[in-house]
Amino acid sequence: MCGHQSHHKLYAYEYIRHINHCSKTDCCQPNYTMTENPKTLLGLNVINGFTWPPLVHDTNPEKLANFKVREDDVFVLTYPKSGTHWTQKLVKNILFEGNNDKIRKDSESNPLGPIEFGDNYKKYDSLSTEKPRVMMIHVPVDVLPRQVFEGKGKVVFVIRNPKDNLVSYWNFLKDRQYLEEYEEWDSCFEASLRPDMLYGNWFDFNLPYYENHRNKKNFLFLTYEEMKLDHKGCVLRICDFLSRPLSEEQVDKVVENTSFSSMKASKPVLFFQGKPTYNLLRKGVVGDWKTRFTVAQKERFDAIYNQRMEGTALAKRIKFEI
Ligand code: PPS
Repeated sequence: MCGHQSHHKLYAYEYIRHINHCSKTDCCQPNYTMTENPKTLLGLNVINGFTWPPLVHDTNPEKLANFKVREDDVFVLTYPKSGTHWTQKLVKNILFEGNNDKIRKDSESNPLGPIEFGDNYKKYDSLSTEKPRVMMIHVPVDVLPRQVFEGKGKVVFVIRNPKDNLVSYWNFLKDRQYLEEYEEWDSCFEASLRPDMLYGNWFDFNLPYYENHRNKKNFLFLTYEEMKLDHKGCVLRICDFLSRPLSEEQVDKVVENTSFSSMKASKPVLFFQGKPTYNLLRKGVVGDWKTRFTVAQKERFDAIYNQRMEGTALAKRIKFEI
């Protein structure tokens, strides 16, 4: 033990932040209780003009851009709160043919959270080549491993309509202790429209990918709303994309394992050193934005949306209700 008793009280993200900076390898075991001082803000890390969570170290974007991609790698690439965990679970279910034990085992040996966090890129690098790696990742286009653009690995990219995306994001951020601005809905709404929003704003993040890479053979673009409308159809599309055909029975099992209710019931979704962390499932619906956007916010957002999306291919895919 490192002797820092206070570390045992850290909230999970803070704990991970600590271990990423701590030189003692036998330091504290994870403890998932809330911090004793909930007002301590973690702040954000701006690197080359892009805003990252504090867990992303200054050199990580460059390391990620140069990350060595394997042919059978699958990246689940999203703007946060677009359905990352759902899609990751779908991909793993497809690769492991709906076998829950194999999926759980695989998750336990994988690093916690997205590859841009801490030294996850190193941990993924050291994983055995026997199994395909499924890596969730939230990075702008210039930070995605360059070898992906040379056709190596596959990317399942999920986009969620920006209004629901933001409501989900705020529900996550308000307790995350990054910035005070993210705690209240109104100020978080305003912040989300600026380019210095955490992970950039929705438009700056998604448009460069969709507009420039939607026809690339190693990219599959899905929307959260399509997944909600036609869960099974999206499973089949991912099977096809990954060249992993499944039997009718296996497809049904994948759909069952990845339904909102079974994912919520089978918490936890994430593991760290073999221990459970968060369950990221909240409502899992389309149209929740109506419970949060004021009329003025809707009008303001729509004006920006129409301006940013005019003439884009992405505009044809986005649905605010189903
Ligand atoms: S994160 O933190 O960025 O990785 O979050 P992410 O996993 O991308 O998004 C979380 C939202 O996805 C919803 N979710 C689902 N919806 C439908 N079906 C399934 N199976 C499912 N799993 C996760 C989750 O509830 C979050 O959305 P909200 O609107 O907050 O409920």
